[in-house]
Amino acid sequence: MNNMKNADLDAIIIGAGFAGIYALHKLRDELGLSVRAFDKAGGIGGTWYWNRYPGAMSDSEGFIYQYSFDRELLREWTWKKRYLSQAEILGYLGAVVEKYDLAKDIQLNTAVEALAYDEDSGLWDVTTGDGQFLTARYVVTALGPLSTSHFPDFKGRDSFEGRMVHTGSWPEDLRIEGKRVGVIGTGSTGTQFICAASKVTEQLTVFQRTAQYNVPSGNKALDEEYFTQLRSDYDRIWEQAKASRVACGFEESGTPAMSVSEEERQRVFQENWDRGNGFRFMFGTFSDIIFDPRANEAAAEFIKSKIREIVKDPETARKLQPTDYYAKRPICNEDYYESYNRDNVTLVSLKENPIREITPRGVVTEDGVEHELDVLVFATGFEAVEGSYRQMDIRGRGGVSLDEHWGEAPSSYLGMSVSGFPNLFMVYGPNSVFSNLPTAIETQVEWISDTVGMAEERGLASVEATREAEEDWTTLCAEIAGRSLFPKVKSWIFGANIPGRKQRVLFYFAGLGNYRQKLSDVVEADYEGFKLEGRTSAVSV
Ligand code: FAD
Ligand code: NA7
Repeated sequence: MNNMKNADLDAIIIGAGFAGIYALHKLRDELGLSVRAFDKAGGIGGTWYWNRYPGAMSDSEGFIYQYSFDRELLREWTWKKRYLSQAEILGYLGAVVEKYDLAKDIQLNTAVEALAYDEDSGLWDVTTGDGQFLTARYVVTALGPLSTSHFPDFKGRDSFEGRMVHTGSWPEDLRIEGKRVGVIGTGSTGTQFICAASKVTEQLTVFQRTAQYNVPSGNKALDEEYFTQLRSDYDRIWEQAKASRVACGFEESGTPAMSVSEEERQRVFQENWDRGNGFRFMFGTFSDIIFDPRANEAAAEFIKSKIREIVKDPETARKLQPTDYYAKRPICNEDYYESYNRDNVTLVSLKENPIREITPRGVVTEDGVEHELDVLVFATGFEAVEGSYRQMDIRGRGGVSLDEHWGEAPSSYLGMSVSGFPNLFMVYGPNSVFSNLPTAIETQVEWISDTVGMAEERGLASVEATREAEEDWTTLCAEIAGRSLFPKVKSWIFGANIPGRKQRVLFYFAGLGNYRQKLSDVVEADYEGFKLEGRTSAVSV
């Protein structure tokens, strides 16, 4: 129990991407709280503000990569192709901000550096990079799962005299047309960049460490008829997505790969290859691609056969064929493998020929070749999920920092709450559901808003996960992940892309439908796993 004093604000929100924008609307407009959102970026949009590299787009389909809560916006909003470009998503989020008049409560260019819970006042002390100090009763961290760039420190990195950029903070003035460009990294971002850059650069050198499985995206222009059909189908779409595993807007397969004949397996793979989309190929073909090594091998072999078919130079085709399980976040692109048939594109396999150093003129590989470049692009990914938390100084009860509390590997209850950090709600914190993000974000923001609403109604001082609930949830997420092939490959979804970091579990892999069920069970059981503390004196701001 505590004696709460007046706070400057009822709630602060950190981040103005999909999560922060919706949280601001819910807490301010629906609960009637006084709220301010902060973002260190110069504009709203989060991921889509920062990632402006050529080729940046969502690879969740456009109709599912948006909020579902505003039926009017769903009816009005249109876009050009099956997948949304970075500019379209930024425009969409801008329209949401405008529609709900949110900008006046979003403070941009302002990093929140420290959060400290004051047990006497029951308030969060908030310190920003520009020297503001304020207090709030609730904190919603909408920091983004992919908002802290991983920028490997190669020998000589900073000596490069051309333009060196990370895709996660692409400068608006940078043009690559007609230039000699190098790109390190061939994940989702790197491959999107390669598809776009191969068409406009004089020379594109791709530095690939680990080959990944790419399937076609099936991107294509949409017409009026598509939107007419879509508008009449939204109720079904959202109902299906919210009950599904990955919420990508297609029916996930219930058929194990080995339960059908070889001929049928090839037919299904081919059909989904032709339809396009990475999540569809992994979850819409067969039910056990990420569980059964034989199913996984069959899918992997199908994709490898396509690489051999598409890529003309056999040596390049060999280097492009992955050797791991098909178990990273799935990737799709238009014409990825075809890019390597262009005369201006060269592939360097870093497994066979590592980077020795970066020089003022370019990249020198172990074979002694200096790859001369005007622009060097790091598509080297992010310190996923926990990265933006670890950068802040967040202190809960007893002055314990979140960094200390987490130790080597982060934990949470339901991906949203941590014991010892009362009234702090994370959107997409560690062990949130692995799925199409806007739909998962909406689920969490709505749950957080309902929970804050409940706390207000009951006049509670705080809502906080119990340590036991946090431990149980973290253990459950590890068990679920362990049943799949996902942890068998090194990737950002297990934090294994950061040198020196142990593999850790960062997601709940049992799907959005199960996750939503769990959230409503928790509420049904009167917030099972949470400590609800009463107030000793009433507070208002
Ligand atoms: P973000 O959009 O990352 O916003 C977080 C904001 O918090 C940022 O603007 C950041 O500046 C701010 N912030 C962080 N720390 C602080 C601080 N201390 N102080 C102030 N501000 C702070 N997901 C999909 O589901 N499908 C896709 O197809 C897809 N494509 C993607 C493509 C790319 C290139 C990338 C990078 C990500 C993609 N994602 C995709 C994931 C994407 O991050 C989410 O879909 C979604 O945009 C996340 O929204 P968010 O609001 O949670 O976080
Ligand atoms: P990813 O998927 O983490 O990919 C990063 C790429 O960069 C990957 O190919 C890495 O190779 C490579 N990388 C990272 N560090 C190095 C070093 N030191 N040397 C050489 N190559 C390196 O990040 P993305 O941005 O592509 O995608 C992240 C998510 O954002 C994505 O799933 C979407 O949701 C959007 P590696 O495989 O580690 O050998």
